Amino acid sequence: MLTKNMLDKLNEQIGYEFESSNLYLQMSAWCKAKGLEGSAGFLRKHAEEELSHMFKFFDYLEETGNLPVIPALAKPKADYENLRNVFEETLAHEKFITGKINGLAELALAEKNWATFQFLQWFTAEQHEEEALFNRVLDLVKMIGTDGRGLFLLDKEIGKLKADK
Ligand code: OFO
Repeated sequence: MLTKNMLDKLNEQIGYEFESSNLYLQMSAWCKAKGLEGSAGFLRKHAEEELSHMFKFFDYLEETGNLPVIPALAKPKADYENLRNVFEETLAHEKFITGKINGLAELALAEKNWATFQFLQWFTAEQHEEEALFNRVLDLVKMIGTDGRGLFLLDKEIGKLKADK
């Protein structure tokens, strides 16, 4: 049994996961248009993964006898200064999502809603992995750089990273 507050917050999270997917898909299109195939592929896979997160929340609401209600979604940013800027924004976005997941876990704890608290543990671990992944990408950006041939090499290295690890 979910409280109205918890139900509203879980529905909001469906929107955040959709927005994450749309943001990364839009970023992948920007990369592709710039000829950055490795980064485009990486971000597209990540967009698909975000959609799977959305479905986890969607299914959880149905399994608990509730109606998932998809909220209005924000339009993703379509233009970026450069590849560094793209990945700075992915990390900032993941930190924002981590805050949302932590907020949900805090609410579940306060309400002694152990099933939902348990459900959220997967997302807590996932956020840890995703922040680590995007920190890794930013480390590559710093090490290799985005000038001249560096950009070519950087894009290739990003393309080798697994979007789900
Ligand atoms: Fe990027 O983990 Fe979901 O939003």
